[in-house]
Amino acid sequence: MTSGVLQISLDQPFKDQKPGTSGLRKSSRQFETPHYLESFIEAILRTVPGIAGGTLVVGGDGRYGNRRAIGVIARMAAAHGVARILTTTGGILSTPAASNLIRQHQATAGIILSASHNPGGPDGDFGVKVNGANGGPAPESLTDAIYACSQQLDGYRIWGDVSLSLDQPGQQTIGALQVQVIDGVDDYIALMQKLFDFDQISDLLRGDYPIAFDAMHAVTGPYAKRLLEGLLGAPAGSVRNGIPLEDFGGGHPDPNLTYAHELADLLLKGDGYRFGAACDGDGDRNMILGHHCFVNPSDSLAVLTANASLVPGYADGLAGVARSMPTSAAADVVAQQLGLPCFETPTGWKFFGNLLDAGRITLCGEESFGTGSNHIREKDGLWAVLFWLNILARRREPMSQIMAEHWSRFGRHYYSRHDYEAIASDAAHGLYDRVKAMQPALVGQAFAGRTIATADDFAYTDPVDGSLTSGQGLRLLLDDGSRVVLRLSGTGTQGATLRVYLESYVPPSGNLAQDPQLALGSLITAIDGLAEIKNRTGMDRPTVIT
Ligand code: G16
Repeated sequence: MTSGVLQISLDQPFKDQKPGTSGLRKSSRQFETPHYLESFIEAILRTVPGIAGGTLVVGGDGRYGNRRAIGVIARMAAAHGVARILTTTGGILSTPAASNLIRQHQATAGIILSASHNPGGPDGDFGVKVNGANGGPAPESLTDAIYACSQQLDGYRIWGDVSLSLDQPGQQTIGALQVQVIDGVDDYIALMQKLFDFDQISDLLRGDYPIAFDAMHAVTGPYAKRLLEGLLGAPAGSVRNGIPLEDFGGGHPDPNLTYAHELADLLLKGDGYRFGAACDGDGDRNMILGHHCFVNPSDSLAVLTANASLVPGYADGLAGVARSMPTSAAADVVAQQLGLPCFETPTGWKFFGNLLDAGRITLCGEESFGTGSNHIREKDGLWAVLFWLNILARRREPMSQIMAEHWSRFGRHYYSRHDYEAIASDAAHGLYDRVKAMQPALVGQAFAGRTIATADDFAYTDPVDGSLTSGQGLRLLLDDGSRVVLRLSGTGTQGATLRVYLESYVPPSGNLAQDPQLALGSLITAIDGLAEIKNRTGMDRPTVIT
């Protein structure tokens, strides 16, 4: 054994280290349990191929626990023969920037420290995500193997106590391990400059075009300040809550109409701003707003697809587009009209990975405020902001007009997601299992004035590697193309979260200007009756309506 390496024994393995939709996500307190973080890292280092002698990219969204975890990972990497760790000043690294670094530096893998949009701080959540050499979330085969390893651990290896300085760029060593601290923003900005027309966006923002970007005291602050206020010339103060804080200032860094309501009020009720946007804890999600206009994430993917030829990085055409199953079919209609292949995948960015790697899609997105492209292998919040700004700079029309024109060309998918958060796990699973059991008998039955044409649990066969993923959400597909989907969230940490996805299509000739909650009213009532949502959750209304 190399000198300096300690072998720590565990009485028994932790039994609750099963990664969810995006990595292991637990309370910060749980991660502070002695040996908890270390044993999951041990499972990663034992399982990821090519670790010994390889390069690891490590960083996180700056939440409480970030710096400690980077120190632990470096010491454990030294004990496992990793050749190089690439990390960033302050350990601040957004998920999309991490994906880019992995690809740029041909790293073996990345370990990203984030619980994404979940609150942070000692009483909040922490998380560990593993990304592969393509820069994307580890496929299920790898996360399953890491989990299996974690369930059999009897100990771990770690280098004795050494302190790592993350305060400025530079090089340090732990045994034979090189730890390189770099600026986490530079490479990401260079990538954005290749994709977007900075002169055109700058021309827009230096004119009378006030914007508000809310970094929610999370990771995108330093990126947004340099991009929007620095390079693109938006006035100082355009970036709000731009300093990353360990507890996100006590906020919930989830960019939706509930948790980013201050920004939403500025845009939807006030008259001071033309464009607004927010990103989540680790910078991969985005919310886009115009003056008195909220862009539903499903619509956002459709508009980006329809307008991609206006943006330099995509002007040569798109290979195809993909969306997750619960995302509305707005992008499908655009793809069909443009003659592009379109794919429907399960929830989770990792399912886009094979399609992107195989060159079968260029753009992809999810209803959960995630949009991205083949430039990296994660969704990318600031990329979506720049894509929109590039479109706005070219078209010079108000956002509401762009949306109205889009719907009058492609029709409108009225869409909403209702979230019932932190409900008792038994109640959530009871409700879900009951509907699943009812499904076979539902076909042909009346529902919200329509007929149920298909009732199933979504399963997906990956068109690239043929792997099958089942149990991805209960669908009720109606005879007029409307649908309702039920899913249990894979990212919450308190009880269970039930998500109800509602969608109804109106062609260009129909009423395109309704309030979505009204347009979907009969579906909302019908699913509550069928699934007994209010009764079984004990909640009168959803926690979050998008
Ligand atoms: C993660 C995944 C997303 C996925 C989302 C689903 O988001 O990265 O691809 O859409 O989970 O969340 P849920 O299971 O709660 O519906 P993030 O931003 O948390 O990494």
